[in-house]
Amino acid sequence: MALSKIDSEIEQVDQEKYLRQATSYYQALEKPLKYGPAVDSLSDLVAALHREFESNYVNIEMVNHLMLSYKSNPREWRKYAKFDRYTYTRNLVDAGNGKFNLLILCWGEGHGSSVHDHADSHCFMKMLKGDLREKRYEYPNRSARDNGRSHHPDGEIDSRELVEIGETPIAVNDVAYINDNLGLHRVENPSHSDTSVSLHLYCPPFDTCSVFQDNLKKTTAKVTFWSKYGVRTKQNEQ
Ligand code: CSS
Ligand code: FE2
Repeated sequence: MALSKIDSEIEQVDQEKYLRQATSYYQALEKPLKYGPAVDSLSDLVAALHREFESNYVNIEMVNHLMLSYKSNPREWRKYAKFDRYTYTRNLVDAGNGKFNLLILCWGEGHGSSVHDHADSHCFMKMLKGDLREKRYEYPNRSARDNGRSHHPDGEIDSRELVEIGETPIAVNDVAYINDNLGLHRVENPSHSDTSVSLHLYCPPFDTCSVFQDNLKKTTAKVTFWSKYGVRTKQNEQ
């Protein structure tokens, strides 16, 4: 029997909720899967991702495998790598048929993000050049039931400050993974002499996320593109 539109929407929401809970403990793969498809170039990666996202159910281990299998080649991504003097930039590489966004982020010396969430999306981050440092924090005021990791016995997080839960260096070709169930993060280029470049996959795509201050004040931030497909965006197309 065919599902009505509303049923299939409910099913989709349930699946997404299930997926987020199932990934509460997900650790990014450290090595590509032995029998996974090979990825030999950035265009191979984009093509393989399109195939992977043809169905409505994302296999995050396969996405992780593909991101990990691509070995950074600056000749392939240089045209997307556009820097700003003052902040890190977000450069769109592929809009994934509406299912995912693939971006190249360019971090000048010492540039960093605010503490942010990922709007209920999956976030994969692969290093292409230099290093980044990721600091993770508990997602404020999420109950243990939702994220399965609060250390408070009643499940409520009563702290009025961000609670740091880890710090990880990310080196060239490594892949890190986060979603809101795993927490918030702040990402920064720890170097004051070298730039960093990273490749990010967000699924589903989002255009706003929440940013958090130390006192847990939460605001909505619009995420913008510094360039799209290698072309600098105008103010009204970001
Ligand atoms: N989520 C941040 C970068 S760190 S994953 C962004 O998209 O701007
Ligand atoms: Fe992020």
